[in-house]
Amino acid sequence: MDEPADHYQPVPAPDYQVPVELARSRAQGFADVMASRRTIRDFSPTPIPPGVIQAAIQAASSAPSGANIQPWRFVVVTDPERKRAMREGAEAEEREFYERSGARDWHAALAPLGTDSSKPFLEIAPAIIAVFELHKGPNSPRPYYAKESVGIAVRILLAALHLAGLATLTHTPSPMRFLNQILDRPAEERPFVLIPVGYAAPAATVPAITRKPLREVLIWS
Ligand code: IYR
Repeated sequence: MDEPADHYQPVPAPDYQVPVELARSRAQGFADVMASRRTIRDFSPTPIPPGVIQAAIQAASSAPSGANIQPWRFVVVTDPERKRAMREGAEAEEREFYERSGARDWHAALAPLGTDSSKPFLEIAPAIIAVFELHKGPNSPRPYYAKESVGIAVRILLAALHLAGLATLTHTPSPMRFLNQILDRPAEERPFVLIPVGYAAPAATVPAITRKPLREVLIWS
C-alpha cells in the first residue's frame, strides 16, 4: 500500500448533529419552503436589500466540488448598460433557437411554459448573476466534475435566494459565449447559467405545472 500523501492533514470533523425532533422539523420545513419556489419570468425593478446576494453566494460557494477545486465564478451584474447588452446577446441566441425548425421537439416541450425569444427580465430584474464554470487556464487548475460541482453550487444559490424571499430564474441562452466579452471574463471561464434575481412583478403569473409525487421519484431499496 502506498503511504498517504504527506500533505494530507486532516482536522476533526465539525459536529452538527441535532436532536431527532429538530431534525424532522428542519428537514420538513426546508422541503415546504422549497416547494413554494417557482421560476419567475416577470420581475419588478425593486432593489434587492444589501448583503443578501453576497450571503447567498457565500452559501453557494460552500458546495462540495471535485477535488475541492471550487470551479465557479459568480458575476453580479447591476449596471444597466451591461444588462442591456446581455439582453441583446441573449435575445439574438433565442431568436435563432425559436426559429430553428430542427428544434421542434424542444418547442413542443416548452409550450406549457409559454416562453419565447423576448427576454425583458434581463434588463428589468435589479441583478443578474452570471455563473461561470472554471476550466483549466493560466490561473486555474484542471477541474474535475466541473458541471456537477457548479450545478450543486447553483442549486444552493437558488435555495438561499428563495429563503431570502427573492425570485429567481435559471436562464440558459445557448451558446452564451457573448457573456465573456460583455463581462470581460477570460476564456477559461465558461458561461454556465444566467440567474435574474429580484422580486416578482405584482401581476406576475407562472405556468400551471406540478411536481412529480414523491412516490414516483423516491425509491427505497
Ligand atoms: N432558452 C430558451 C428555451 C428554454 C429552454 C428550456 I429546457 C426551458 O426550461 C425554458 C426555456 C428560453 O429561455 O426561452
